[in-house]
Amino acid sequence: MRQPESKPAGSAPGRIVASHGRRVLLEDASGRRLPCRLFGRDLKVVCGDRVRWRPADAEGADGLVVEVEPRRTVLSRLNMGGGSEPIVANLDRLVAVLAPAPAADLDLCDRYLAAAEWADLEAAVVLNKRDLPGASEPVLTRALDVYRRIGYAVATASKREPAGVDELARLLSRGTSVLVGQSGVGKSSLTNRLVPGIEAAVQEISRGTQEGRHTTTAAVLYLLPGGGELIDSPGVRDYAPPLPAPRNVASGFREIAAVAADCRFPDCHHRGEPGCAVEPAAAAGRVDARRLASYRQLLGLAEQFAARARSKGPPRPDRGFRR
Ligand SMILES: Nc1nc2c(ncn2[C@@H]2O[C@H](COP(=O)(O)OP(=O)(O)OP(=O)(O)O)[C@@H](O)[C@H]2O)c(=O)[nH]1
Ligand SMILES: [Mg+2]
Ligand SMILES: [Zn+2]
Repeated sequence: MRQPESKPAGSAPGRIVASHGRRVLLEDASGRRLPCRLFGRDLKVVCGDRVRWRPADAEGADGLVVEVEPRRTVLSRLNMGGGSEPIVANLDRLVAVLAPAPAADLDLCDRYLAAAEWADLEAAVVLNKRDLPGASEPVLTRALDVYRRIGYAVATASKREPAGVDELARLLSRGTSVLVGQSGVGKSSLTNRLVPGIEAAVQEISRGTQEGRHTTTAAVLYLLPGGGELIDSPGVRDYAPPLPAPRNVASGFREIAAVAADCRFPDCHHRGEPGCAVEPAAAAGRVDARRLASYRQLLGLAEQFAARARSKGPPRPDRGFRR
């Protein structure tokens, strides 16, 4: 923790709207966006942070960020060392973006939705690129039906339909939302349509190499013209949230948590225990089998971390987050 006496006096409130390590873009109280630097080595900020800053002429920056305000909410990721790494702060809603291409990773979507539950965020799912034929594949249609049925807002969009983002704009018009998902699903393309006048770089997949260009490298916060704030974030290959204790993993899966109230044992892990209410609910189609498998994957990961923490070994997953 920074000592109060080392903090320069005369600071003003600001908001981090983009963060590139020690260089950040800050929005001041009048709405101006200024390049700033972080003061001191141990100060760390993420997009969405509310901070104190002061004007300064420092290495091409207009100001120095001197302090981070406590975060109201934070979306974090589990890093390979087993630690929790903040991605964006002070948000209200996570929007998981899927597309038919690159092929929708539904388990990844479930992990994002679980992250939202644990971080106390609203969550929604958007199927983008609905102009592509794969958008009506049964697995995708079924997954969206399940998300809708368990209470998540679900919207569809396509850049080929000029008017089609109204539904999404309404969904995002309150509070701060972040678009998350695989690289190339069209988060920046959606952002460009929701916030006219900006040019979030859109990656054009070069066919020969499948290498993406202009892939988003840092989360950026924009003001939506119809109200609300939108954060476009860099795409991922994989994502896992910081995990709770194994017995609390089910709270990340709201339909499983709802049924689990009827399990015989309060610490039931819903993996074949006697008197488990989740298994029969899945057999009867009231809990989606794919979601149950996603839950069990995260449960396995949580158990792995809990075991390593007990043996005080280095908390590293063996490979990736999938089992
Ligand atoms: N057919 C179709 N293509 C789209 C649509 N939206 C985006 N694309 C294309 O998908 C590619 C990736 O779009 P981006 O907006 O850069 O994707 P992203 O999710 O921001 O990617 P990262 O920044 O790497 O995470 C680009 O070639 C877009 O033109 C859509 O609705 N339909
Ligand atoms: Mg992008
Ligand atoms: Zn159970």
